[in-house]
Amino acid sequence: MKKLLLCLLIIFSVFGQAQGLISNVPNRNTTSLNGVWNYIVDPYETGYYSFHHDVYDKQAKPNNAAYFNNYHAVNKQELVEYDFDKSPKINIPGDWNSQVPELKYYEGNVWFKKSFDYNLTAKKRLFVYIGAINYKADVYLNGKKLGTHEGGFTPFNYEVTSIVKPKDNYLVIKVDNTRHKEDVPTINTDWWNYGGITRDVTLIEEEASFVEDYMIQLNKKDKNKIAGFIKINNLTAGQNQASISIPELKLNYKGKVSADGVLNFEIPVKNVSYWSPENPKLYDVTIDFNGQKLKDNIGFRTIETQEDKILLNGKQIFLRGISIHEENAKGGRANSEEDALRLLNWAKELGCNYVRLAHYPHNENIIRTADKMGLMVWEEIPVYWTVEFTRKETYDNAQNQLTSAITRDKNRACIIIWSMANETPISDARNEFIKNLVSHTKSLDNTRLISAALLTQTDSGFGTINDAIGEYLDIISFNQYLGWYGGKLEDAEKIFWKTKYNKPVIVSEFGGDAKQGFHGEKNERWTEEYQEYLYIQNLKMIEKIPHLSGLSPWILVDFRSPRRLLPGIQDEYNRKGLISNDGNKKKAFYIMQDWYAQKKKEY
Ligand code: GCB
Repeated sequence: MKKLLLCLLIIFSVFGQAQGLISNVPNRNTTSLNGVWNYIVDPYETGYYSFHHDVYDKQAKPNNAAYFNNYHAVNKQELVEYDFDKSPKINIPGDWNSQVPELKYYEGNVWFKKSFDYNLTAKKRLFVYIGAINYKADVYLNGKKLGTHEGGFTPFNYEVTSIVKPKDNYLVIKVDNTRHKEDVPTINTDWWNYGGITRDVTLIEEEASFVEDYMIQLNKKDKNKIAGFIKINNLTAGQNQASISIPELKLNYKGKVSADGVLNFEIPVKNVSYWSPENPKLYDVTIDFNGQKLKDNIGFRTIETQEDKILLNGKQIFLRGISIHEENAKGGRANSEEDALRLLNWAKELGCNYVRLAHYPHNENIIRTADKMGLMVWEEIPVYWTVEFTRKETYDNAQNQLTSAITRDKNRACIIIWSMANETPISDARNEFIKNLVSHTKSLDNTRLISAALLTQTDSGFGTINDAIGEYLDIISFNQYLGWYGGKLEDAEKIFWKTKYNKPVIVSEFGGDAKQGFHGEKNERWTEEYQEYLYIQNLKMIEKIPHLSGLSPWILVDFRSPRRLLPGIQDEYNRKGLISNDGNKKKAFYIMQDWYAQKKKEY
């Protein structure tokens, strides 16, 4: 038992989920800690280890040399070799690579500090909520360690009720974006390893017991019922009444939270205006717990497959999609609502009803914006290329990232697909890894579809989709790069695809690079004409793929990648965007736009 507890403690402290993740942060009583922070670049981790490499935060007494103590010399003799307040400043949220020219390629440790005052009313509780930090974060408030979190794209929170003071609090975070083989993602990716506090930092004030999380969605099998749960943090005896109201649906539900802090419910509903791209209807929902009201805007829809079809609210749909990285066109991590609108408006202009948010969970602003705009979403975790499939801790890390993404986003109608992985090499260990992720996803959310972007082969005129993991997926998705990494564009019409699965198929990627403004013959690589021709030919082939139910070409906008070095053309950008990083559309954009306009008429 002791051993088990110890194990659990280790897992929790490594992955920072010791405290339940609070959802629906935008609608809570919050104070933003965004803005200007001080930072210290610390490549040798001098603020973390003593000269003999003892970890300062494991020492019994505060050590003034430890940066998380934010110490200032009290007299002129004292030796103190750092000073946050004299150190440079940076905007949070924001990655360091795009804000500080000298840190463009930096991978390592940086410390951040924000000072603040906070008057916490008696009996209330306070939490620090961090939208995402890439990759590993050690978080301290007023010199006390709150925890360590791994995973660059998911939120986490810590309670600070007993630590916060009315004046001069200092929140110090050590961020390390060093890549490791055993991490998720692993050492090799095709995107920039933006380091830093890349999403909002927020203080959340709550009552002694409060609604930590809830799920309010249509019942998968019966669209005349709303089903889900409400989870109370620190349920106290005698306070167990919770209610849900949706005035527009005349829904008023009251229930009792059971001793484990959870209320499960199923409520009949009538006359629901179902969420869809044509009708992105979101209802005002209020959850009331002991007089505390938490509001949300929730859409209701069903998503299911029937043999090889995807049905939204019982009607067959075709996913007119595009893949998107979380990068703003200025070259840096996107986060704001403004960034989201820019990207999603382009997707709309292309004729999309769907976006694949690759290759990790994006920020909450883009998800909520997609929900309002009526764009269906594929959300993905960074199990990308090769992760260490045989390693238990790597699996736990991936599963933890998935749990956080689902916890944050499960009430957004726009999300229709959870994706487990991208282009992972087939092996028994990988199959087991993905299978476990699939069953974990189902245990948390059985209302959505599950997929993964697979690899395929094309041989002598045939493309085959026979990856055994397909058996566990609702949708068979695959990436293929005819005319870019292999195969001839002229042969496109002669290639036929076959699959053993009678399930919907999505082409989750295809494409090729073009430098916007570079023109030439259609057989000259890197020209807009080549990319245009590649789209024309690929679409002829894709059209004939059996069970085709959608696509998300690679990619909406050119994005930074340290793997793409061709001078004068790539210059550290993956140029497969239909739009350049400075916002200009390439010729292929219009090919895709026409194709989608046509597809829209067919469905
Ligand atoms: C892929 C990957 C994507 C890359 C893309 C490319 O298959 O899934 O992350 O950026 O190809 O451009 O090679």
